Amino acid sequence: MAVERTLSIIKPDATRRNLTGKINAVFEDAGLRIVAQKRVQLTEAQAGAFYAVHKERPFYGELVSFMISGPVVLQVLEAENAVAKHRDVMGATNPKDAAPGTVRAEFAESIEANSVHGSDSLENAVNEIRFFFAETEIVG
Ligand code: IDP
Ligand code: MG
Repeated sequence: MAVERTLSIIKPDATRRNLTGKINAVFEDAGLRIVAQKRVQLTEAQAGAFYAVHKERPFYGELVSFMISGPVVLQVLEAENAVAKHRDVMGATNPKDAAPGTVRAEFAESIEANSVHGSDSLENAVNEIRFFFAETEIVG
């Protein structure tokens, strides 16, 4: 296992309900270090480009609208095995399928408004981090 970095997004449903700190506590308790963090309002172009991989899926338009419906918190998380560790504590995409204690089981509103994003591979993590952060903004 190696030290990895992964991209996390706390989504608008969670920032709206003032859950940033509670979600960060789940990450930190799991050993994930928050080595970069910024709260931003995404533009439609940014959200559309970030989720371009889902362009052909029926929920793409609604997903982009949801992601710009309020501020998000963009984060870089660092740990041994960070990509898998983060996905584990996020829980399944659909909160109905998410294991107890995971962020999505505890906080998500729906399969769309599911509170958090996490990179799904190390290769995607590198690209997603680069999409939102300059290297100088990440302090390990
Ligand atoms: P993930 O976030 O668990 O990796 P993906 O399949 O990559 O799940 O989907 C990206 C995001 O798109 C999800 O987190 C969720 O917000 C939204 N999404 C996924 N499936 C559906 C769906 O069936 N209906 C509405 N939104 C969905
Ligand atoms: Mg995904």
